[in-house]
Amino acid sequence: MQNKFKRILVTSALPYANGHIHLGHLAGCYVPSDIYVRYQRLQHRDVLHICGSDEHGVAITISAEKEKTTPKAIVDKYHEANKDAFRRFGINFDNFSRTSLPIHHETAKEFFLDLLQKGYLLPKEQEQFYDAEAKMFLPDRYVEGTCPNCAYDKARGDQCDNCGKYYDQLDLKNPKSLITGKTPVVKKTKHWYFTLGRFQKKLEAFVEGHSADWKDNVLQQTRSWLKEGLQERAVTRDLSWGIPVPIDGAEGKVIYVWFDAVLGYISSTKEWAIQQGTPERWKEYWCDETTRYIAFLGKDNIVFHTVVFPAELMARTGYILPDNVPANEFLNLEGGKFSKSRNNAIYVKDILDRYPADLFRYTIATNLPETKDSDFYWKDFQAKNNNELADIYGNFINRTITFAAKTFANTVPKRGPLNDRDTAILTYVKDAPQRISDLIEQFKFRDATMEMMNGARAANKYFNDSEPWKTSKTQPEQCGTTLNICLNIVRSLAVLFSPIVPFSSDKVWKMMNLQGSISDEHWMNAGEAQLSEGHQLGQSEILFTKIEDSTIEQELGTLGTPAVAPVTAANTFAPLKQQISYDDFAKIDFRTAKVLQAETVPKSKKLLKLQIDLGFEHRQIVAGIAEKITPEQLIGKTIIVVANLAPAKLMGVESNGMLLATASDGDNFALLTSSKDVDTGIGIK
Ligand code: B3M
Ligand code: ZN
Repeated sequence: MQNKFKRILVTSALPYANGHIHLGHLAGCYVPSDIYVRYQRLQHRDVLHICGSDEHGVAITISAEKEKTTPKAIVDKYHEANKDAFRRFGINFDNFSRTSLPIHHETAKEFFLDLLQKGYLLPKEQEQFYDAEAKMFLPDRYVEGTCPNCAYDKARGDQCDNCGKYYDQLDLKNPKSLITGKTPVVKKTKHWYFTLGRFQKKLEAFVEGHSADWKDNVLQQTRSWLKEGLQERAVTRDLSWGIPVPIDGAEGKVIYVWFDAVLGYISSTKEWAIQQGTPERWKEYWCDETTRYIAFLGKDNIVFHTVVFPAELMARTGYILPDNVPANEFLNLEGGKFSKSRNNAIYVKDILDRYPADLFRYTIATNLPETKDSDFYWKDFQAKNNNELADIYGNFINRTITFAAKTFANTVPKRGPLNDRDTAILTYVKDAPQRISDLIEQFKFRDATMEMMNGARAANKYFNDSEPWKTSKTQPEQCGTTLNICLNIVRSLAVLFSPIVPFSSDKVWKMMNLQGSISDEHWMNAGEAQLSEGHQLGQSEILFTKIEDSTIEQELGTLGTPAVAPVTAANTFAPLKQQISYDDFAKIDFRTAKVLQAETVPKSKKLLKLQIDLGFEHRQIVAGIAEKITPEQLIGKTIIVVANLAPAKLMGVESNGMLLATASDGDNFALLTSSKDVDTGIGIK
């Protein structure tokens, strides 16, 4: 940390209180922020971690309509549920507030009025869709129509999910109100616009000042916004749920959710300060240049934190700006996107009855989408638990304590003269805090986690190479030294691993019968051998139990269908399927076949109907490859088919077999064909 800073303010994006927290949220924002904060606390730095529920906006009102209840009922329900899920997952915010609280409404109104008075908010009349039957103006998400760019017929009011284009609501073709289903009329309404353009230069200087320390994804998104030139943005909406616009004549209008949500960090800090009995202390964190402010969030929130929020703070004056915004990309699930509606999601509230939080904390930490999207696979979760946490880390802890219990009456034996191997491992462990710290300070949490597990690997190797089970008989003094060192490493690992797997580290602390708690330790001393000879150890217990295949199969069975697979980066691979025997393999009858004819299947985007020559007969097969290859490209090719697959109907068309191709799009799509012109009907093995 640069020296000018005396304290660290950490904020984690405020989750909308309209749904449960899932693993995607954790990987995008909260696991990194929690690791960072736990680490900084072990450095004994003054650090404050602020969060809360984002309770305004159309996301909430739409959820209320779907669940046939009120916005208030929705936010009450999810605020409590999410607060509890975070707590059980070990994410300890100093305050988890709510944007519906009076303290937040006051804070947001204060900002709004100050900016208005300074001339940064300007009223403007604008035409907007109005639902005459529901008697309301339609926010963008309440209108649907045909995209003016690509003609997709389910385009949203301001953006098309199909082609990604942003446009003005009024450009939407065939607009329909999502409330009544009627065609809306166009009517004038007044809104207040934030003159973002006036901060263009200052924002550019701010962002470029961080060109060396911000992540690429954050810089890129922000620069591309700035490059387009900042436009005025409406910061009010015609809606009844939210913070009323504090101006006479603005009845029925509220402050736009993004204008107020980011200010939620400030009001949550104010609430914290009041709870502490020091109501003015929030200013230390927000209005003092010696505070370093780090904002954690997912990639869809970047520009609101690198452009909009900084502009609000600049306009208000007297506030510090984020020093870093280490945003993550997305975590996908089993190769598809997290999707509430498709039931393709893993919610925190559901998993903690079945597994300790640490297993997920570790799996997510090793797999954070830091530079590109990453995936959560149940099989990977099992492998990380069984092969890493249990077999490496847990194994080292348990074998060490068990050995000490058996051989040294459950005490720390005396350390004698050191051999080269002893010195080497002691130096390695001593340097570990610095090595890991360098990574965490650069927000490289994946690498930091890997480095921790490498520590446990090195410790196991040291145990193996030292062969204490032999020296206990031949060189008891050397055996004592080995165990003294191993027990000290157990202690070191407990501290170093604690930001990732805090619950397990607390257990190790108990097993080692150590005084106080890990939070009293200092990170930089974690690598020192600190145990006194003769220290009485506690009771060893298994730290991580193995997860059975059947358990994982069950989990996979409860997932819904994944959404369209995301474009996978070249080096992300689906995990291997279950092993099969040769007999299983030999049941499949692969044959060469020639494509005689190929055509698209009417009303289907994906399917092609092929007539193939198998040598001994002609057949029809249907394949879902129409988006990847044209009929013309197929005709005449010698392909490979599974010839003994049971017949099936796809969109009513009979298919008698299946062709083989890579399971990918774009450049990675390829048909399996024969490398030379061979006869049709030849078997393949
Ligand atoms: N609630 C968006 C989200 O949950 C939004 C973040 C606000 S951060 C101030 O993705
Ligand atoms: Zn479109």
